[in-house]
Amino acid sequence: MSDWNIERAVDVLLAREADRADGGRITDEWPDLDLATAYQVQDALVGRKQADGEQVVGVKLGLTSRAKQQRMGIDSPLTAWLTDAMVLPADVPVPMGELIHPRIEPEIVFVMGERLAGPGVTAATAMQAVRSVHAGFEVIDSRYTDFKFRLPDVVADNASSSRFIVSPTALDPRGLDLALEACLLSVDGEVVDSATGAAVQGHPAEALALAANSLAERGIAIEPGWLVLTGGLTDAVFVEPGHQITAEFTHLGTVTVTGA
Ligand code: OOG
Ligand code: MG
Repeated sequence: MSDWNIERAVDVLLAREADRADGGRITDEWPDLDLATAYQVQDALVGRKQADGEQVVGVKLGLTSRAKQQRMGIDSPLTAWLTDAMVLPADVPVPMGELIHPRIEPEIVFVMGERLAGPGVTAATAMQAVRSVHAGFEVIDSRYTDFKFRLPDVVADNASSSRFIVSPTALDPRGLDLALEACLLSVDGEVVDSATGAAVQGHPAEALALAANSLAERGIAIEPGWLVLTGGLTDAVFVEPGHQITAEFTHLGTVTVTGA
């Protein structure tokens, strides 16, 4: 019999975040933690943040690109919550002192104009609900040592969510081919990786449809005004103090952050 339950998992994950202390996988001690229960942990964890005054501002997808799936050793995409406390304004350094071992990844971000509820959402219908598309970065900071986790662990940990940056440059996605939108990722001026929007599920709108359809299984719709992070286009890079990390997109513009 495992002495783990949803509340204990939430307590452990929130304490690790607050104490900036990573730790072992929950599934090592709670092997029966299944995906449905892991999402209940994720929802309860965000519920605790909401009780502390945080507001949900959208959702993210994780593990939508082959680069991310190969690095993390998990080939199923997942969803997680974004809150206002995770927003890092463009030009503000990544607050290394508040984080455990932050990594950063370039992402294509949608701002929703209309409600989008699955099941049966296609890339075309998903795109109709989008108000604007933006360049972004996600800062991930797993509460597990060395980012080592199984799928239920990372789902419970709100998919390593920590901070995110959305470029204020808003474009109408209907004028763009987002599968061909290219991104160059640089550290201190040197290109370290590159991808196009096709990296995430063939097209970022496919990733958006996937989010709507997966959330629908839990009775959740994507609401107007919400942000949707469609998933890291490339593998993530570690943020180091003083380093400058830049994602340069063909049309969406350039986002730059430094580690403080
Ligand atoms: C899990 C979160 C993955 C993405 O964009 O693929 C993610 C992790 O890599 O720690 O946010
Ligand atoms: Mg991400």
